[in-house]
Amino acid sequence: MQKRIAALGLGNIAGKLDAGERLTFDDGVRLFECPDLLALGWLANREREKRHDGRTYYNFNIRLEATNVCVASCLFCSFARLRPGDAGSYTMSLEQAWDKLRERAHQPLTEIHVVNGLHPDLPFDYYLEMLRGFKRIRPGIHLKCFTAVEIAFFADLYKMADEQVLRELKDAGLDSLPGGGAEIFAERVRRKICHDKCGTERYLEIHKLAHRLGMRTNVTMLYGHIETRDERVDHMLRARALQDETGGFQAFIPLAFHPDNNQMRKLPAPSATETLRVHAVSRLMLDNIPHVKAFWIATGVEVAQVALWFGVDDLDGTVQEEKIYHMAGARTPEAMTTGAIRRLIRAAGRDPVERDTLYNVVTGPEAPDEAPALVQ
Ligand code: V47
Repeated sequence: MQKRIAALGLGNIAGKLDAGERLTFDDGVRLFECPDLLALGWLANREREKRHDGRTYYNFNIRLEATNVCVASCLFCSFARLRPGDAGSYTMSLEQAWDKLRERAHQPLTEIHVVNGLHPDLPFDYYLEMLRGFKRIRPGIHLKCFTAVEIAFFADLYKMADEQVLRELKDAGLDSLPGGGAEIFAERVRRKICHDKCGTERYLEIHKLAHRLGMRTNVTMLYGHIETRDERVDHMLRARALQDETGGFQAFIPLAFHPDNNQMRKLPAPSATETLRVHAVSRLMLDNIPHVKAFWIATGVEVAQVALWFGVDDLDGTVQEEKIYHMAGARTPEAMTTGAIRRLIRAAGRDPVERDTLYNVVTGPEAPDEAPALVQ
């Protein structure tokens, strides 16, 4: 493989990786241009194994989208409905949201991941009460809720500073922020696909504030639409620069664009090879972010399995009732049991580790996949 890497002109990049040196913007573009996907995967896998050996993380989580009413008009979105009352719009009552957790009282869940539309008419108390209620029902549950875009929206709507919004949500039980809403940081792309929501600087500033308040967060990248390779690398470097400052990002999550039922439906979905390439380059460029996650709902289960040899060490979780991707045409299941996730990781030749949101080990690789505690 070393000879193959040299013949591809990537000897210099491999040398930097060996020496623990940081890759540059130009290196990132060259990696995206490399025609030999296996060589790229080999390099990314080395970095993955340096950090995690064969360990592959997943968690036992549920996903909740409490409303799809959203004032933003992102071209890639198939989930949002503009106004309450529009066909297909919904907003859960707090009881309905809490029921989603109550229904799973028998399951050893560790996380709820909440993402909502930007609803113009709900009071701030709705969100605060939602968090308090989840903690009342299950004090130990980790609440990973509200993207930076939602935090910015709350601040504008309720006339508060971003930091105040974060502090009040944290006091009500918020534990961390998911990475949604990052899309592509380049202004050219944002102007075209999501012009009327929080911009890049504010997205990053909110993550920085959250890190300063002691919360961990994730960062995503929506790829496979109108972005260029340069813009992907630029996106990664902006995330890397913030991570240098705060160290608060846990995972980088490339999200494959799904074209059904949205305004960019004429674009093809990214291919499996593109998905493997994006995850591999992410692992190589983001030397300071511990985990690269393949969100199996977005990549498809089989591609996620292969990605475990292309830099990925995390598959997100059991999920349950996912809407954003399924309304955009995802053909993956909407949920998986922990047993099914462990088996697919083992089938890919890796070692399954159930983690909590902060990557503490819940069930190590030595546990049998059908242990009673894992059966749902
Ligand atoms: O920000 C919306 C994306 C994101 C489409 O932090 C679409 O652990 C593809 O951020 N095709 C929300 N993508 C999901 C998200 C996420 C997922 C898994 C784990 C974590 C985490 C975060 O979904 C949005 C947007 O980038 N999205 N529509 C679509 N048609």
